[in-house]
Parts: sequence; structure tokens; C-alpha cells
Amino acid sequence: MTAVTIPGLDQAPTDHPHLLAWVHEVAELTCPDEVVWADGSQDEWDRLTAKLVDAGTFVPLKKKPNSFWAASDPTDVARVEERTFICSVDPADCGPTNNWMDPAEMKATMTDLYRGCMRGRTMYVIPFCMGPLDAEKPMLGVEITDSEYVVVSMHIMTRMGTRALARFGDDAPFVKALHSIGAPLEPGQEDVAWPCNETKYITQFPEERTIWSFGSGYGGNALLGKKCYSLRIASVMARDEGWLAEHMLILKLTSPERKSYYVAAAFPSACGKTNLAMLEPTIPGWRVETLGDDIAWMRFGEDGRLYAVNPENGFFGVAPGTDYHTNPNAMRTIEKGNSLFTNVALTDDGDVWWEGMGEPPAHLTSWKKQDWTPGGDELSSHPNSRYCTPIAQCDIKAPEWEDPKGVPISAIFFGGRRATTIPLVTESRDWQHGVFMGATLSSETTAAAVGKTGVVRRDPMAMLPFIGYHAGDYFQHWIDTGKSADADKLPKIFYVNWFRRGEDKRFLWPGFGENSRVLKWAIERIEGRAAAVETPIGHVPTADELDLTGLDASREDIEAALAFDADEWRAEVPMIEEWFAKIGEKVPTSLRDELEALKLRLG
Ligand code: SAT
Ligand code: MN
Repeated sequence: MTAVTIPGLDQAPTDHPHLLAWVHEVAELTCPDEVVWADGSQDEWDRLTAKLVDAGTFVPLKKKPNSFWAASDPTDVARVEERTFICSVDPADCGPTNNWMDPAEMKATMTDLYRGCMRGRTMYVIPFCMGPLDAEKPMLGVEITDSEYVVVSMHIMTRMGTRALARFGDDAPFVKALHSIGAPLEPGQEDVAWPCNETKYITQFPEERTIWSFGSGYGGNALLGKKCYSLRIASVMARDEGWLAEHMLILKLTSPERKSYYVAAAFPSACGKTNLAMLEPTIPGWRVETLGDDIAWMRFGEDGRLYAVNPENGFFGVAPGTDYHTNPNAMRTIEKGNSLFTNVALTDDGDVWWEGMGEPPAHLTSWKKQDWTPGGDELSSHPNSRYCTPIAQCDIKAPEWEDPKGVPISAIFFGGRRATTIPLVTESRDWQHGVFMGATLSSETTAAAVGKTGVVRRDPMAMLPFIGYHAGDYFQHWIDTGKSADADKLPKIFYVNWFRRGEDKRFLWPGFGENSRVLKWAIERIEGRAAAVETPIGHVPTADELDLTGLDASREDIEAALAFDADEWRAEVPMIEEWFAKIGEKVPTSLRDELEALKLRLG
């Protein structure tokens, strides 16, 4: 161990040699004023939120207990996919859907950026665990960061601090996650409310299970337990160990006969995963409880079924569009307080507001910290503004949400945001066909990532920005996962699209709570009780097979939402071919066979 003297560096509450060595190495490189080991206590939360209020980063909300409003730098509002790298040793392991750089070269570049980058700031060491702490093999990590905003967000989103460190022992393996906002302070220099750096890197070193992030304070770029660990790094672990790390919500659906089913569903960011996870069914007698809204880790249990665990401890949901009509359960969860709100609007009486909440108040402070009055062109809240709130205080969390065994999945839904072509729901013929559906999933881009919105892009399994290795190998891993299992124990795979539009551009399907009708049909298919029409793209219900009792929508719209249109699909095929060409040689033969079979069926 080196001889640098930084206050706090030697007050480590652990003897774990690798952890200590790494913390020393980072402290020496980044030169913070002090080192603090995060313990996850209420006292720490109070101290850091007070510090953030003092710094002008947080405004305490008068209307919600223990809750805070934050506005980011206007340039630091979303994931930066262009600046996200998979630095595998061999570029062939990165593949065409990720950015690659040689790991040694990346480390040299980023080491230069990290040198002295924490001057004038505190370096926090956050031991954390993704998934339940009492797992047989807890999934550990340590994030080092110079951002108090990150520490308090990690309090909500992960199990962290002392209780996580207790699982490290002397030699448990852990993911190293280094984060800096990249904004050192010279002596006497005044800080800004949201320090960050124009230069940003979000880097994964998959072989070393290591993450290096620089320059951003935004959720997906800075809360490294989330997308960086639980998807990019975990997808590599999952490939190596025979499980699945997926961008999926987990919900529990109980029928009027009191039979429960677990469903996992993948949608791209900002396509309504949180709303579906907390749905209030509009059909009588059905009930939804939630286990997770963003990430599912799925492993085979002893009985041969696929069991899902949510690695997260909080919801990091898109705020705009969320209200008592679209997602009452999310509203009730945040109403309890203990939550952070970033880039929404602040009301004059100390509450939050965003587009979709109904009539706006006469005056607001916008996410850009400007006076805002209704009727102007500017939105009060950024389209990717977020609430961050603990799952534990969600009234409809399933009691088993923290069971380290996970829950057995009966159905997997893949969905995207498509104005045309994709019917409301299609059941795959079998696992391989379901993998084809997932691998060719497409969606219009949203505000969750920097870039143009509304452009159709392929987003395989809603994992395009999150697959930590070659997408072709990832597809093969999905195929192999199916082959390794007993076919009738595998979840059934469905392709859904809540976003199809009519000729006048209006949505054909009302969505939200009405999506329970689609869930019900899927369950009835699993139970062998519902009929479907066999089409070239899979099994699609007719309007008569969906329970439409009490639905306020025209028959024509429902039929249009469910329609299989051969011409639209013939136009889709070249796009799928182009996508496979982009993935290249590693597209599994079985998926090429699926495409050929689809072309034959389309005639
Ligand atoms: O920014 S996050 O990656 O945490 C949320 C999302 O884009 O899904
Ligand atoms: Mn997500």
C-alpha cells in the first residue's frame, strides 16, 4: 500500500485486500480531498442531501416528505450511446452494434482524464449488491464516485453500504465501477449546481468485469449498478455461466381463479415498461403486482423452469406522461416521499409537475430553471426526466420481490413502439421463433438516449445499447438457452405493440390498464384455452378472442390494431435482411432459417 495521506483513506471498514488496493490506487490517481466509505445509513442520506441542498443541486420538496428536486446541466440529460464503449480484448467480441476501443488504449486515455479529477471533492466508496443480499452468490460491486447525487441515488436504486459490505468477506469477487463527473475544483473555486464534463466516456471492460465512467452525472451513465453492471457486464457473465441478463420488467398476474403467473417483458427505454409493470387491470378479477420495472436476471431453477430476479432496489421511471390515470401505482409510490426528481418542473408551493399531469399551474420553474407559464412552446420538463423511488414503498410490490430464488416466468413479451406493421399481439410458434421475434424487434427512438427521436431502428430484445458483447453471439446464446431446456417448461414468447396508429395518426389501442386484456389472452393461450389465427408471422387473436368487455374503443380500431398486413410485412423483410447483414456472419443459422421460412410464408 502506498504512502499517500488522504483523510479517510485508511478508515476502511473492510480488510478485503483487492478492494483496499483498488481504492488506494484510485485515490492516488484522482487526488480527492477526502475519502468516505458509504454506509447507507439514514444519517448519511441526511448529511448528503443537506450538502446537495447547500450546493444548489437539490431543492427540498415541501409537498413530499424527504424528497428533492434536481435540474441537471442541460447537456447531461440522457444516456450517451455514441460515447459508450465495450472494450473487449478482441474486437470480434464487441460486434457491430457497440463501439469498441482497445482496452489498453482506452485505459491510457481515461487514466489521463482521471488524473487529479477529484481534486477539491470527496471520493465516496460505495459497496453495493445487485439483487437480494441473501442470495447464495450475491452479485457484488463497488462504485467509486465523486458525486453526492450518485451516492444518494444509489441509496434508492441498490442495496448498498454496510449491509452490502458484510457480504464481501475477505475475498468475494466484485465488479469495479469507477465514476467521476470530471469536474475538479481549484482551491477557492465556486462549484456549479450540476458539475459534469463535456468529454464523456461510459466504458465497459467485459473480461475484467470493470466499468469506467467519466464526465456525466445522469442516471444510466453514472449509477453504474444499473445499465453498466446489470446489463452490459452481467450479459457477459450470463453468456459465460448459462443465464440471461435482460432489459425486462417482471410482473405477477393473478387471475380471478387466484392462479398466479409471472411475466417478463422487454421494451426499449421510455416505451412504458414501468407503466406495464404497475398496471391496474381494467378487466374485473385480474390483479397485477410488480417485482421490477427495468431489469431481469433469469436463471434455470432445479425444476427446469426459468426464474427471474430484479437486481434493482428502486424505480428510475420516466416522469412525463405519468399520472393517476396512466400509472396510479407509480404516483402513490412517489407520493410517500423518499424520492428524487430530476429534470421535471418545480411548482411554486414546493411540489413537482410534468407534462401529462393534467392542467398545469399558472407558474412553474422549468427543468431549465426558468420561469415557465402555460401556452409557450417549451416543455416544463425534459422528456427523459425521471423519478427515483424505492420499490419497498410501492403498494403493489409482490411479496416475493426480494426472493433470491426469483420467480418462475410463464411468458416473455417483446415490444416496441411501431406506428405500423406490428400487430397488437402475436404469439411465437416456439422458442426459436420467439428468439427471431426478439432479435428483429424494432422501435422508434425515444428521448432516453441522446439523438434524434422517432426513427425506426432494430432494438434486439430491447437490448441494443446494453448487450455487452457481439449481438450475433447474444442471439446464439438465446437459442442455446432454449436448447438446454425442456421445451414445455420454457416461457412462451409474445411480440406486442401498444403503439400502432390509424391513418389519422391516432393510437388504435388505448394502452395502459387496457393492456391487461392482452395479458389475459396470453395466459389463456398458455393454459390452452384461447384460440388464435395462424398467420405467416405467428398466432394472432381475432377481436373476438380478446376480452373487450367494457372497452371504450371502436371495433374497427381493434381489428386494425390486430391486423396482419402482408404488404407491410413484405416491406419489413428487407429491413430485417439489412439488420442481419449488419450483424454479419454471427447471425445464428437458425435465425436465418426463420427469416427464410417467413419469406416463404409471405409468398
Ligand atoms: O438512463 S437509464 O439507462 O438508467 C434509463 C433507461 O434509459 O432505460
Ligand atoms: Mn431501461
